[in-house]
Amino acid sequence: MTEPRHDPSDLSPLRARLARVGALDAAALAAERIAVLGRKGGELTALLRTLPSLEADARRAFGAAVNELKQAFEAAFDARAAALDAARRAREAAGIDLTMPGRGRWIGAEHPVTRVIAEIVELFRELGFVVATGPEAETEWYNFGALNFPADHPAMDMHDTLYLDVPEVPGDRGGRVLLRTHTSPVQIRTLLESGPPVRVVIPGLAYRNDPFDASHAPAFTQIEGLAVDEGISFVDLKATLGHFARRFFAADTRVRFRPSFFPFTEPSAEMDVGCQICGGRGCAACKGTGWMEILGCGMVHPNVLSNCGVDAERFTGFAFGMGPHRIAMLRYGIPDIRLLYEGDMRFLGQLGGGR
Ligand code: 2NM
Repeated sequence: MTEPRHDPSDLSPLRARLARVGALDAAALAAERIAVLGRKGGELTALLRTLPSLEADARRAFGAAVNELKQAFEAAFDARAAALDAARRAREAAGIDLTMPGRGRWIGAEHPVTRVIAEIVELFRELGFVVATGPEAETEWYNFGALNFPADHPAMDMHDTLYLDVPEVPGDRGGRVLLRTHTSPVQIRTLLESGPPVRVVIPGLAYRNDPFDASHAPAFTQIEGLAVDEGISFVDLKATLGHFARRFFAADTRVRFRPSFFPFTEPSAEMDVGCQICGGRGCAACKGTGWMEILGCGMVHPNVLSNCGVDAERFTGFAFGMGPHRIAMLRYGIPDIRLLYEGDMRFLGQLGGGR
């Protein structure tokens, strides 16, 4: 049992404990309240009990100091208890924050390239074309030879074409095995299997040994079309593709055909449409020309027809090819093809998926 202190300066250890009340947690606070103010064994309670035995002067001075300290402790314990309570309420409320916005619902969107392909296919279906598909791994003959590429054509270089590491396919229609560089081998297969009259559109993937940059991708979509019948002329080509441009873009879309070259068509052309961004006045998107190139086309080369067993004296045809990735970029003003491969909904969501 320690001797009761009667000198106010002896209260300094208790004053130091008072100063630490603001740092106690809830359990320590409850324990400290009992240790200081408890009826039995409380340190301040014990001091108060000594007061009646003191002389009048000492009792007045020491009694005032001890009572002041008791009130200070009570206030500090109450304040700390209130602060801990408020903090607990704030934490609980943070768990169920009624001011938080609700979670957005995840709504997918049709990819712009998927949409462009579906629209193009539908427009040609309305004209009597049917959809055809074929393998992505092809032989040199279907991808190049049948299409009138000369044996030393630079497209056949490993530099441009992705060859698969498998044995060559023997026979007239064999050769090295590659990832098709265009969907044209499907036209070859269609002519071989069905013969004219033929009207087909072929949407699909094609592959080139190109590095990914703003305008090239090693895997890209193509839509090609082929019409072979008696009496088909360049007029049919121009009318069909002009109709397509006015349906796909706008009814007043202007088109122009520029001479070009492909091994599989003669004559060959490229079709431009009036720039979709500036309306033809000239802008960055059309490099100031007012025109955008959207497809290649031409009259099917007689060698291609005869390679497929079609009588080139009796039948003629036109063919065309376009890139839905490229067309989606022109239509939506997308500056970099890689945006169409990244699946980033912050970008894709802006284009709107509904049709
Ligand atoms: C193009 C441009 C011009 C084309 C030709 C053929 C086939 F098989 F009939 F000979 N299919 N696709 C063709 C013609 C493709 O793409 C730019």
